[in-house]
Amino acid sequence: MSKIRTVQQHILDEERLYPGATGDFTALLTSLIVAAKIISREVNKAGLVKILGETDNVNVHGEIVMKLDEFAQHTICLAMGHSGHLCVMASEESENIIPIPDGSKRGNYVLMFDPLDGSSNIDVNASIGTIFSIHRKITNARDGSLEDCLQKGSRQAAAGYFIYGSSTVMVYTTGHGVHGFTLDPSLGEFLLSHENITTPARGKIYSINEGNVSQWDPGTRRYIDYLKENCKDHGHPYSLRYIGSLVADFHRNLLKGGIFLYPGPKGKLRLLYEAAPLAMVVEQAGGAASTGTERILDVQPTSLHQKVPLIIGSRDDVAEYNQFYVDATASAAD
Ligand code: P6P
Repeated sequence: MSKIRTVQQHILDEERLYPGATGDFTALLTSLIVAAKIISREVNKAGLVKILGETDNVNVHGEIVMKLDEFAQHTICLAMGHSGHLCVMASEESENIIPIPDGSKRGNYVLMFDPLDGSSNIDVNASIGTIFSIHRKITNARDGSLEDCLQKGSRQAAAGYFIYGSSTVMVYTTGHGVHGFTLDPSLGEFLLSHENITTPARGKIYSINEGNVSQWDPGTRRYIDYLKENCKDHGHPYSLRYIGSLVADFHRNLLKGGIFLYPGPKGKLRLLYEAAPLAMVVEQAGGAASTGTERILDVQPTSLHQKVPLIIGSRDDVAEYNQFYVDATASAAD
């Protein structure tokens, strides 16, 4: 029988890797886990309590905000704003940075998150998720600022996601490997289920919205055509798997191997709370994440909701895409 370890025990063990640790980071993650348990409970009964359906609100990106989106946003802000370990927050659902409530203790960490990614899938019961990125404060003021948010992904202290699917799974990294925990609703505990996740160097799955083919750059088009042929280098064509929910597509490819692509020119996915945290996870699992020309974790953010092209997954697949992209760009320049 494999060992039974809760995520709290795992986080405490990780804390021991840092002799000077104060416990703040452990408490921060613990608060986030409580918020995720509450969101998981609501997601799993959404169909029963008429929490489905759309509000009449529209977020900063002009997307209709689903009721569960609002609930997830509110839950995380409430749980984390009073945790005493943050100096500032940022969310896909908030145009500006989210200050820590007056009267609450400030901390030395920054939390950026997508409260419920893939929410357009809520009413068809497809898996959705919460993505989070944690940075250390770099400014000296008591309150965090936009500068504390606009840090390169390579500086993240931790990153991960919760996927609300057939079960609720938490996947996270603090830079010491990637670990997955499955929620046992009867205990209310996340139990270690995927220790030291490593993603295959090459997969047999590609994930892209083929409906956008007319917008693809030549490199992307050539690469996808290559994957569909009985590509000689791999002896088999790849299979297309695309749910349209980033966390679900990413999680499947992380475990099975494969490549997810939301290519340029601008991309749709946001750097700070989607691409960068998943890039930290995938690199810690032995994979890669790029814009086609640049490592995602090296991109210097310039705005809170900045979008980037995202090519992420198995190391050799991403490297192969990058080569197609660079070659096509070079030949277009000739
Ligand atoms: P498209 C969901 O709206 C999302 O932000 C991601 O979860 C998902 O990967 C992507 O958009 C899907 O976008 O244009 O293919 O519907």
